[in-house]
Amino acid sequence: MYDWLNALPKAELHLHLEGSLEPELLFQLAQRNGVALPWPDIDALRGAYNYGNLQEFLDLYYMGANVLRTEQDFYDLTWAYLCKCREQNVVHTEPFFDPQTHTDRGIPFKVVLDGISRALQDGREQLGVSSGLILSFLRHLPEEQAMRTLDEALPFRDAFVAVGLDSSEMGFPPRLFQRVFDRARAEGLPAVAHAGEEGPPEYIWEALDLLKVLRVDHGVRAAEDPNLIARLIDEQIPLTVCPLSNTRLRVFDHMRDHNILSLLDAGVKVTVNSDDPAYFGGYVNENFHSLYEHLGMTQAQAKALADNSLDARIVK
Ligand code: ES4
Ligand code: ZN
Repeated sequence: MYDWLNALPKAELHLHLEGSLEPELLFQLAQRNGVALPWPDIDALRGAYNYGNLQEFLDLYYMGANVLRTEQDFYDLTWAYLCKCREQNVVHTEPFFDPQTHTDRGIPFKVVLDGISRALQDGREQLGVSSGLILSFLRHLPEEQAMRTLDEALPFRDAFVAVGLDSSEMGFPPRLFQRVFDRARAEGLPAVAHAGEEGPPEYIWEALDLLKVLRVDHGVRAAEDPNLIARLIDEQIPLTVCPLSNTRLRVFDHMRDHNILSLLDAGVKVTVNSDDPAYFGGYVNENFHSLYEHLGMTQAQAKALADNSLDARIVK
């Protein structure tokens, strides 16, 4: 079963490039750039990967991102992830990056974008992994700052396939970002957004109705609202679900409690993704393995999940 799952062709639609920064590369970049780290060694850092909720993880994720300084750093980060895709039969990926995490530290937008874009291009040519980059806004910062980020990005419009919304969910509902998403749409950029990970179903309704998202990132709390589930099924709106992330961040206490297969069987277009693989203990295939081990996922269910991911691509 494991070999069969590994060999399935699949797409990854929910992956934060900054969250693919493995401790080994993190330490290497810290040394290369002369950045002091609060952890004495790689094992101490790994020991810190124990979170009670989304915010505890995000605090560590933003600290880790601080070692990324040069165009080459962003290239190396992205390239390492694409090599994983190749290994895992992820034939297509639509990763997120968070420009504000870097521009707020004084790293020029273009340095970040050029490193990532060059790696994505090499990934297409040398690894056969197709891709489309998603520019994600940080929702814990004001909408004006997201708007300024969009302004900075628009000269490079062709480098992106969509905009997204991530970071701390509770208290930062999608409605706060309606204007920046309106503007992105006017520029021809489709939208996705994190909603219903820790936040209530209401946030998913807002992402759909106000931000006009094509996909919902996470969305697992939709299960609490039958009318919302009916809409997701009716409109075949994809959910980019991240099982290992959800258990590591305590959205579900245990993988056996996860609702992804119930959603699939009900007719919701769910997909399997790794979110922040370096921080949550696995890439896409490890997520599939866990669904088999703890939920008894069948080959037919796995095939449906993988087909959903290929079908839910923005870049066809
Ligand atoms: C994230 Cl798991 C998750 N949720 C929201 N924002 C994020 N950024 C990186 N990982
Ligand atoms: Zn995410």
